[in-house]
Amino acid sequence: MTHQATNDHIDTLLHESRVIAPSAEFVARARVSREDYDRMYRRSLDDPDGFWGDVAGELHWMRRWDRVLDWQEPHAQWFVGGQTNVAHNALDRQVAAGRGDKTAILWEGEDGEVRTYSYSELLREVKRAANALTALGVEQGDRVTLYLPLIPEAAIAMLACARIGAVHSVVFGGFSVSALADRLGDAGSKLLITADAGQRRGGLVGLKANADEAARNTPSLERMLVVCRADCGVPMQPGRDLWWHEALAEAGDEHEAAPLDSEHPLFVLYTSGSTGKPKGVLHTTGGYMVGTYLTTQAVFDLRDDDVYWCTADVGWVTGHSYSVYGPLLNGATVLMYEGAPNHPDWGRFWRLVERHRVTILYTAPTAIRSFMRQGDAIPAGYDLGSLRLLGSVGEPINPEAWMWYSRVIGGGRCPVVDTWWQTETGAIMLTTLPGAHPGKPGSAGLPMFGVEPAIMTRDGEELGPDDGGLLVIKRPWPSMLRTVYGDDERYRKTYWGEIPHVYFAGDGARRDADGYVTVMGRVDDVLNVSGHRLGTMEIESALVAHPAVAEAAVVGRPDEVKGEGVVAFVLPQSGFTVNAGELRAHVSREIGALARPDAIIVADALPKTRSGKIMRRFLRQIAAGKSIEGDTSTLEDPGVLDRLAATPVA
Ligand code: 6R9
Repeated sequence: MTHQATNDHIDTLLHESRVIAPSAEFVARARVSREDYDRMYRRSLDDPDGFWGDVAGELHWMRRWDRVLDWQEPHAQWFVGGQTNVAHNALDRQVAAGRGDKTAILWEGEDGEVRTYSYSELLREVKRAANALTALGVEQGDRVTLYLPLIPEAAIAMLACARIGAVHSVVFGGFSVSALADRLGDAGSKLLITADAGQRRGGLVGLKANADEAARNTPSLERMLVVCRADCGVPMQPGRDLWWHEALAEAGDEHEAAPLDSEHPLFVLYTSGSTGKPKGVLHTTGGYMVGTYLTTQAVFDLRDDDVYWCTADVGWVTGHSYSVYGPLLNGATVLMYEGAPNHPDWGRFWRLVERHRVTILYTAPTAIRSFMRQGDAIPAGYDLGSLRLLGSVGEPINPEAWMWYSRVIGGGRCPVVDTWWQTETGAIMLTTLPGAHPGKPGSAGLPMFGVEPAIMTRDGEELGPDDGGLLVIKRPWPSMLRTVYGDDERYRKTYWGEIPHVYFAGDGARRDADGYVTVMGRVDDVLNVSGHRLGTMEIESALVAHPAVAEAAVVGRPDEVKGEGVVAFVLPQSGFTVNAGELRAHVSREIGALARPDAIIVADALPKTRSGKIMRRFLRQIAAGKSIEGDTSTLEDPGVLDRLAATPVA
């Protein structure tokens, strides 16, 4: 794969002018028309209390709120004084509305096993799990960490926490022991819910073994609940470990959802920032519920007979908001698939669509680009005629991939929605609505209800059409993060302290004359590898933890499939030689396979200013195979650049 090709993509993005209108048929049936959008958007800004009060009123509250919003910058409280329960709204409310027999979760394991849960069955399991958690001593406000494969128990455990007011912290099953231990320790979790193993590409991922090792360094941890997924005979520590199925079998199936304050914490989810330590993004009950409820129905044009598939793992925010909470709050049938997109072959996703008659597919550009490379013949071998809407999330989608997705997967009949949002925003912020707006390949689109975006300079000056700048949001919205868990100062500084009085997203963007926002990528030291956020500092800390490495600098380089690839410049410790394969394995162990460097450059020095600051700008140019541009005069040793450019890449 050449870097030139990716640069061509960026170039076409800049000159992209295609406008793809939804079909008249789609428009005629759409839940939100263009007129609806205009009217609703206007109202959401002019009368936010009325707008959000009406949306929240569609859900069940044990006590109605006194005030819609209390904004003491940078802290928002939504639906103040109200009491509700997200799990009750996702389950009991659906059963009461006559959806008891409707399929809530339709799950397919990597080995092809299928399990389904109707709304009544899911509710019964969640009630049992809630009782089991309570029996284990989990109380309102306690943190519970989940380290699970993508199996129904993951959703059940999340909903059980929500039901009793425990705060879940899901750690992606692909993260390593030390990444898990950091997140367990930071959250101070009492309970860890894991599985013996997960299935991935035909093999087993030993989650329980990782959990045991992580638990050793986590004093707060009291108990471990273990789902038997693979039946692979893991050791259980007496007094601490308990099988999930045994705990649930002993638990009763009567349970009333706890009435929780609207601002009661719902979950913490760790995400990478520009410093070494991941941030625990905290979301609360009422606002998150209202935000994911509304965006799921509007953006995905959801109706009762849809089979909705968001391919994200619950370890990421997309899996929280759009594999679990948003669709269940709308009474949808949700498909969950445990395994890899290319197992046992590249037809797997399309077989899933065909087999389960999927109507809405929501996935990431990195997956779309990988499928595209395999050619049109593979998807053409399956009946994808059930699909009616396609979505994209996680990173910028290049126009070629957008067009391919629309043409080959959508058969030219499905609108494509490119949704921009973040762990921090909780719900979709920028997108087109499928029956209201034409798509512009490469551009996310217009603001969702209540979202007031702007493009600004570092100094807070607002820029006009087509000027590139920083993406900010000018007012609070219901599903916004409330703080960084245990570090409110970091919350203030990172999000509301960069530019006064606006939320700083950390992305560069521009807006065209029609108001469509094109997001160009991160402006901080955060990489986006296959749609997953990784801090360069996190990877650098992992690298220098290896005895052979004295110093390390990590940058991204354009990658045709992954969006960005990881390039590591390392200085060996004197007396050691660096073995690239061994270093890659080390990073996998320290963080997870997703952080493995694609290229390692062993250097004798790094380009530093006289004050000792690494000039990453130059490293990025070298990593991308470009010639050096810019002022090199502040470098302590300008010769280092030529030496680096001539160094072989491992
Ligand atoms: C939902 C999610 C957030 C970062 C975000 C941006 C990038 C996400 C995008 C997109 C362009 C889109 N991003 N969606 N960039 N177009 N449609 O991915 O959350 O993991 O926190 O990542 O991802 O850079 O700032 P998260």
